[in-house]
Amino acid sequence: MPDRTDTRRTAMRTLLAGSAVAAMAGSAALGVSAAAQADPASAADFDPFTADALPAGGRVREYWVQAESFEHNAVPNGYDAMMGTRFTAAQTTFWAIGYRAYTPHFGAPLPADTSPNGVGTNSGIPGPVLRAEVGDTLVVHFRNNDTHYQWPHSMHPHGVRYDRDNDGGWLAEDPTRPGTAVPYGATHTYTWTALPSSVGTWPYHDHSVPQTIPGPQPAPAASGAPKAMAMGAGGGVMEIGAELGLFGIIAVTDRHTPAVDREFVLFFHDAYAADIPSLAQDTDMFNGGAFLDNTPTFTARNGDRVRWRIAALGKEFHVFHLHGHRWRRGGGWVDSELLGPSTSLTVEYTEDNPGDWIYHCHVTDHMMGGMVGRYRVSG
Ligand SMILES: [Cu+2]
Repeated sequence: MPDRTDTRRTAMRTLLAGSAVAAMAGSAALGVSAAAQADPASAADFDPFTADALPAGGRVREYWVQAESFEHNAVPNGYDAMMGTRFTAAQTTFWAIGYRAYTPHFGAPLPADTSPNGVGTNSGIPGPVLRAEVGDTLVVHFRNNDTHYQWPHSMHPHGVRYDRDNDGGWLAEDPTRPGTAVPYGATHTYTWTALPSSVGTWPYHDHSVPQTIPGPQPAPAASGAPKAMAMGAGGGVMEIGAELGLFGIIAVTDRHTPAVDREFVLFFHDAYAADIPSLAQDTDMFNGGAFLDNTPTFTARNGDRVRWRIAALGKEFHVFHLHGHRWRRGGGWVDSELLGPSTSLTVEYTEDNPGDWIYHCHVTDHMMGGMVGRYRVSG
């Protein structure tokens, strides 16, 4: 009987080789650990040059996703319960943009489903969880309904496989490539595939033309004063759409992905007063909210198998820390993990510590800017 590490390597190798029968035999012999999935390179005989191809027999997963603009208050209760600071709604409200998933042909918004295989809150920030199994093809029909800014937008995925015309990333040198600047009112369909290398948690986000939100008008300047640069002509804020809320998570699973009782989606993101003039201060958010009871309150029961799918975007580095818990990573255990722009985490453990806990970014500036939330475990 091979030891656990050897069987894990065998399962990974046969999976990468695309041998369904061998992979099933491997998976039957063990429960593949989350750490192995998150860090396949930890296997000593992992071959980075093994070809990664789309396995046969996958399904087409069709999504209808719309970008929508809406007024959004990041601190609806007006209170930072950690520091005791109070805010007015005007200080913490801005015109946000979010992705929302719809029934086919943009019939009606999908209802919230925060179960382990659900679409999430579908409230706009973050966008819907786009799910695929290895072998599946994601067909994402994107419609731009940004009624407020009326800017072009896009969807750029991480983790999945795509060609250049399904990349969604705008470049000034090639501004007409399909899907990189979908105009207000227009629709574009992206096709992405889930390969064995796609297993895990990934972000997707707007990656379209840089833009600037006009601030208060400056005092009249003497003629000859420099003018603001035109949009898309060397000016603007990169990924301003994502700063305003256009992002979400792609979750790719395979037959080795353990079933869980709870799955939490958590996005680390920041909005800057310099970019968004209506904000009174820089705001560090989880899923569009800042400070306790404005950020998500997640709940679990003692004994639950729990998975967090976590990602970050923007220009800050963060540390995910969960009080009262530890989880496996790379052969050891951690209770804090580093995230940077576009990196992600899949955190898994069996719940064994009932109580009222907090999770937060351990960068103290970000805690003070709002990155703290509650996690309640019942006995
Ligand atoms: Cu942080």
